Amino acid sequence: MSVAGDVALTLAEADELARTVLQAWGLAPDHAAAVAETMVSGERDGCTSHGLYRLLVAANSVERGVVVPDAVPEVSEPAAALVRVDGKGGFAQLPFQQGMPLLVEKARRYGIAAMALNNVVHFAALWPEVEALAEQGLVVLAFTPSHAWVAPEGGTVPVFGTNPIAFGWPRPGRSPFVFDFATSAVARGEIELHRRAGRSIPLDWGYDADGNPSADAKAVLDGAMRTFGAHKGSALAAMVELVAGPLIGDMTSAESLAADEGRGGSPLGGELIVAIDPAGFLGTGLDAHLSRAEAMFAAIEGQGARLPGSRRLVARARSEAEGLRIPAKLHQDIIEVLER
Ligand code: NDP
Ligand code: PYC
Repeated sequence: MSVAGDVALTLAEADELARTVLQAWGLAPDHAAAVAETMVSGERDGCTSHGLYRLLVAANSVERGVVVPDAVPEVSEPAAALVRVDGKGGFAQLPFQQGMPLLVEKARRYGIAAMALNNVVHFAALWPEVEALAEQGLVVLAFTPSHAWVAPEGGTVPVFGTNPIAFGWPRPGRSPFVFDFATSAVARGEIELHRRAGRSIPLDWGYDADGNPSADAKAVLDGAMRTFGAHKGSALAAMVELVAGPLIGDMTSAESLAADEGRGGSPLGGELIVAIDPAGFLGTGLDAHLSRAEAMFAAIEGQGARLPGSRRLVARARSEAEGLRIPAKLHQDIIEVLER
């Protein structure tokens, strides 16, 4: 049955709904709280492909036994400036939260530090993580592979995941500069939302199973997605595979998809987060150099171009003032998942 219209939720109601669904599905309360926070942040900031829709995706991962719902993450220090968190097969959010304080401490002590999340199930956007670290005054890079859904430029057979890259830069007295995008033409979640809504997609997002460009969302989901920016996005996708796969002793997107064994769960594998303390290079000159960065941001905005992240912050302010509106069909599907 199709359901028209929207359902209004306050942010607190959305958080309660998300935690209720996740706990009903067996997630331990600390995992449910961390995962709900990420999903509600996505919905709040207008990132609907990684907002409350992800409850349906997470429920599938739990139902199919892809994720360990009560995993207890283990934090270790493989080297002075390195943090490793073994997620033990659980969702990535709690391992990130548990490793973050040590990553910040090491970045401040050594000027640069890196954290590997291993053996985690990843359904989420990366910007909440880089934003949280940049708010602590650090420059941040984050990478994660996914499932092999994306063909390399020049081919039509999936090798790469949708492999996002996120970056955060601290801005004194204001929200950090943050970008976060898939190295595919678009996130897979966006194509899934088009499929749910019965909407066609641009022809350059992917190929059908016969390798032909297709405007049919389902055909591309069953075929191969394309990288963004031709050979450049393809090379960046390969880099993400390498630095957040073999470099940290974790799976590539092809290995993750194989490990899924057709269950349709979220990707299982690793994430690499690199944090740099600007004070390491700049010392007492920090403020002067950070203000030169502000001049660059002003030159971008001064000509009417926008900064990445600015749309999100506008959406955030609106959601905080007015609450959320989600499609009634999505709300119905979430309630059905809860009652299953
Ligand atoms: P987009 O192509 O929409 O790109 C998003 C980024 O580009 C945002 O930082 C956005 O800022 C910025 N941006 C968009 N338009 C402009 C513009 N005109 N001028 C300046 N900046 C702009 O997103 P994707 O579909 O590639 O990815 C969406 C999400 O999917 C990401 O958060 C990513 O982490 C997630 N993802 C997660 C995966 C995983 O394995 N965990 C895999 C793939 C994707 P703003 O937000 O302000 O619009
Ligand atoms: O939208 O491509 C995506 C995605 C993969 C894993 C989480 N999101």
